[in-house]
Parts: sequence; structure tokens; C-alpha cells
Amino acid sequence: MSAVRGEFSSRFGFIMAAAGSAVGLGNIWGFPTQTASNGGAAFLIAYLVLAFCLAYPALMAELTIGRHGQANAVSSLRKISNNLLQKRFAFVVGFGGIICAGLILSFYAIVAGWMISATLEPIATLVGSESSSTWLSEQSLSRNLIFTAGFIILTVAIISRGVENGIEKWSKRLMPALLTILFALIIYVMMQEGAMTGLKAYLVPDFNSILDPELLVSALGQAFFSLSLGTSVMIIYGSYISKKENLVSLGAYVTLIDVFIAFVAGLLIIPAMYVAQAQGVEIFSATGELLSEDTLVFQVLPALFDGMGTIGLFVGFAFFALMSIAALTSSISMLEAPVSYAVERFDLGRVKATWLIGTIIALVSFTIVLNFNVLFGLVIALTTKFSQPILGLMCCLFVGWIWYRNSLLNEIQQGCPEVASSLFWKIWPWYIRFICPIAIGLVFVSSLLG
Ligand code: ILE
Repeated sequence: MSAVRGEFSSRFGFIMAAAGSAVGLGNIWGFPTQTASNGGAAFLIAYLVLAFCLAYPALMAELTIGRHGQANAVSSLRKISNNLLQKRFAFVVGFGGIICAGLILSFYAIVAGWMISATLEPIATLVGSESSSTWLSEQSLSRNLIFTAGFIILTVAIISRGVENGIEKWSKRLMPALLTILFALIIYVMMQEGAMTGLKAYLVPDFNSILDPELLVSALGQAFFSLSLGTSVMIIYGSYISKKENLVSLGAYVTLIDVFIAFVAGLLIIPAMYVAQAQGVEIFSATGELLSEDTLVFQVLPALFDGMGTIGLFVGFAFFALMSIAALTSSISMLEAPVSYAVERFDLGRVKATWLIGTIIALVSFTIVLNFNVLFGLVIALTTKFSQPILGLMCCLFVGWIWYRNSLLNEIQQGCPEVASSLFWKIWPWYIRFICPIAIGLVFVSSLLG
């Protein structure tokens, strides 16, 4: 074991880091496009309810496992296991989450690479370098490999500096930058023609679709993905929280920020779609359905920015910088999951472990880039559709069925004595035992059938 474990130095630092992990492409790209294709505000309401009623309790399960274990995901799960069989199960769940995080990072880095090249493209246009601008804007092997590698190096550089000087310091810088750009863009888009129609579509619910099972399943899936559940990340971030901290309120802040940013991103993306529509870019079919979720960010919105002239260059720059920052704060958490394990299990130095794992992940990313049509969709489906819900479910089973109720509640009570007298926390272990696994199982089965 390494001599001194890292720890977040402040509440604010933890909240920024965990919210940074949660707030990613899932919020700024996934949530608004899902909302637009699933009945607007009805999806928003379902998402809000499910995020607080199901995803928050599951997030608390993962944070509590980590804070109790004060170790990487595998060791933390082992500490609450009572026999050899359970310890084996702990390894499967913890190590499975670590692999899942690494695989998510390997496709996330490719998408983030596109975001960074799209951020640089307006700069190349502004300085008049047409050849660079064309290279940056077109899909090519060289561009994709270079920017994927660049993004992984950036992630490695932050993680190799450790918890306080790496994760915490950079999350504290990047998250406020993300919020500033997001709000500046919203103000700009709201002033354009067509924005109000978009706002109405986003905020006025069609109550007929709110109980549509497909909508509920998508909303729950989105809530779990967005809180980075089932990837060991929240276990490892939980392990860096001091015993004096109030875990209950920390988890609530993270959920609130995650939901808030998804909501606010909707205020940007959905009105922007209607602004684009007003400017003649085709977004919706004659029956009002979103034409394509995949092309929205890389074709529809850039077409909108192009139509704005020079100011569009600045808006495009800000938009893709926002996406790149959101991706970076999530990717550092995905790398921390395997790195913390390697450091503690094999007694490797942090810098060495980070570069080693970063290199392995880069090799996986390159393999995906080189076999894009076959592997890209496959890795996304494997991690987000299968592994995340299954591992998230297993974490709930661990806390609900294996961890002794008293020891579990004792852990949460440290730093939050009110838990002892709260009805919610009396019910919570049952929730984690029955309701969360059933709900996650439902999402999983429906996504298999869907
Ligand atoms: N939570 C992030 C997102 O919403 C990632 C999920 C890390 C796997 O994009």
C-alpha cells in the first residue's frame, strides 16, 4: 500500500470534482437530444424525479462504500464482504467497474478529440490558415489519432499530479469556466429568432407522454449514466472524502449540480435547434421529430455558427470549448479509477501508474479509431448499455444485501448525526435492497429489448 492516501482538501473541492465527473457529454449533448426526441418537458420531469428518487440513493451507495473503505474500488468492496465468495464478488464488481471506466475513457477521448479540434478550427479560420482549418474540420485518421492522443495526455497530466493538486485543483478551475461559457452562450442564443419557440417546446410538458415506459427507461438510463454510476468512479471519489464530512449533503449537491447543468444545457441546445430551424437548417421532420441526434453537434450547430459570420467563429469556439471542458473533468475521473487501483494494489508510483494506464487506454482508443465502424458503437453499447447498469445494480446489491445495516448507517452518520433520526435514511437501505435493483434491472432489460 502507498504510504499516504490522497484526500480532497475541502468540501468545495470534492463537489467540483464529483460534479465534474458527473457533468460531461452526457449532460450537454445526451440530455438535450434525448429531451428533444422524447417529448420535451415530459422527459425533463421524468428525469428530475428519477434522478432524485433512484439515481441519488444509488450514488449514495457508491460514495458510502468508498468513504468506508478509504481505498480503491476493489479493496473498498472487499472490506464490506464477509466471506470468500463475497470477496470474489467484490473483485468482479470493483475490477469490472475499473475496466468499464477505462473503456469509457477510450471512446470518450475520441469524441473529446473531435471537440478540441472543433474548438481550434475557428481560431485557424480567424488567423487565416485555411489549410489548418480544413484539416481540423474534416474527419481524417491523422487528425483523430493526434487529438485523441492529445486529450489522453492532458488527462494523464492532471491525474499524475494526484488528488489535491491534480483532480481537485483542475476541477475547481474548469467547472466555473464551464458554467460561465454555458450561461454566456444561453444569453446569446436567447436573443436569436426562433429561440422562444424552442424554450416553449422544452418547458411546456405534454403530459400524455409522461408515463410512456420508453420515456421512463431513457430518463433513468440517462440519470445513471450522467452520475457516472457503475464505473467505480464514485467509490474512489468517496474514498477521498474525510470522515468528518457530511456525505448526505455532498451527494445531494453533486446530484443537484448534475441535474441543474443538464437542465441548463437544455436551455442552450433546444432553443439553438429552433434558431437553426428558423435559419433554414433542417432539424425536425414534418411530424416534428428530431432528424438525427448524432449529427446535431457536429453538423447542425456548426451550420448555425457558420451562418452567423465572424461572431459565429467566437460562438463556435465557446461552444466547443465548453464541450471539451465537460469531457475533461469527466475523463479525469475515469482515469482515476484504474490508477488508484494500480497504485494501491501493485505499489506503483502514481506518475508511473498514470502513464502506464494512459498508454494502455491510448492503444485501445487507437484500435477503435482504426476500426471505427465496427468498434466505436460496440464499445459505447458494451459500457453504457450493459456494464454500467449491471455494475450499478451489483453495487446496490452489495450495500443492500451484504453490508450489515448498522455498519452502513454508522458510516453515513459520521459527519451527519441527523441520519439517526431521519425517516428517509431508515427507509434508504430497503430502497437500495429492492427498489434500486428492480428499477435498474428494468432499464437494463428494456434497453436490451429496445
Ligand atoms: N457522467 C459523464 C457524462 O455524463 C460520464 C458518464 C463520465 C460515463 O458524460
